[in-house]
Amino acid sequence: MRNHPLFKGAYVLSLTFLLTNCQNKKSDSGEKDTVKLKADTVAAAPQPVSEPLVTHIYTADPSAHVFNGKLYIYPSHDFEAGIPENDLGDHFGMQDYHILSMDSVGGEVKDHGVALDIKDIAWAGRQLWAPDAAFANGKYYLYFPAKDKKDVFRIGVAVSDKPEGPFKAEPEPIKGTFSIDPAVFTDTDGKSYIYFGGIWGGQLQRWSSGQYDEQGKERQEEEPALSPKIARLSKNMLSLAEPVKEVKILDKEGKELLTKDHERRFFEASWMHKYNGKYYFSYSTGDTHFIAYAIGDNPYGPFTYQGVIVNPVIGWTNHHSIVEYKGKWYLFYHDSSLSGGKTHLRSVKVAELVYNPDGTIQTFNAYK
Ligand code: FUB
Repeated sequence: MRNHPLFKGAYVLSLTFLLTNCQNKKSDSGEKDTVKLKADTVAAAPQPVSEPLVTHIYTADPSAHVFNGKLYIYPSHDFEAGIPENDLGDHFGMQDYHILSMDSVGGEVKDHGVALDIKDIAWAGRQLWAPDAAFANGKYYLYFPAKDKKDVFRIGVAVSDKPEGPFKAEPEPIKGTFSIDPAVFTDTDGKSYIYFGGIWGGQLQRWSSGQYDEQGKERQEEEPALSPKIARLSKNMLSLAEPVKEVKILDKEGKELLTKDHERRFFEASWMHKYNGKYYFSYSTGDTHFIAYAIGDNPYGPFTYQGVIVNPVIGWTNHHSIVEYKGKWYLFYHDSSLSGGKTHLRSVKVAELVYNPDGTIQTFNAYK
């Protein structure tokens, strides 16, 4: 990993960082420092404000939706694939999806079992990453990224009569899609849009010329950062209704965020929700570990950067969704506290999302 998950602010460092730091200090500075750092580690261990929704499996990347009056969560299903960690995310070797549901936040959470397995996706080679779901035409659609047999990330779709599946995958990925982290938003006029993209292991940089190029790089530091993508979905929800467009994220002066602006620029994990007639595009800043948001006047943007929704969590990744349920707004997120900080073994959690009267969102800290 290029950067360790270093927490910002008073709630200090993740368990992983602290333990690693202990070991490093031992060889750098000798036994005395090591003992002191071990004591600091105990004192600084962050206390989560929320518990995992389930503990019998690891879950991550939660996409929450309300279907038939119930909350459904569409997460990745993390497991120990035994693959060493690297910047391409090979250690995230997920092979199936489980869907969770609940009637109330804080109530019983049901795991509906395997909803889709990689062996039943004809085109997929490996790595079922962050999914999302949508309802239309009396059916439920599960959108998911996977590497194809040539190791190129594509986005697929699978269909079910029930929100919890089982889902049947279409024989091919959605034509025109690439990279990872699909998020499908259905507007109040019934039109649905798919947002997607993620850099580094998500391969978005390999598409910067418009074609797949294995050597494709992020843009230069002073150039506009790579943008997430958007396209309207066809009425059948199985294909794109238009060419893929760029989602522009601007600063308050109307200038595009630059590649060097790691604390604000897009990395992965798109989400869209609508609040008081405004469109909130939120995303992970990746190597700086924030969930940030930007507001626009329509689903395509441009969106103006506003601030941070979720501060860094234990584990390398930060990924979320936002949903309204029974008159309250909720933030679904994940962290690696249950696994003791293992990057690829995460747990989905929920907390209330708080808006300020002007429509901005209060920053959430996952630790006391
Ligand atoms: O779960 C694998 C990847 O980690 C997701 O696709 C990213 O958003 C990050 O959470």
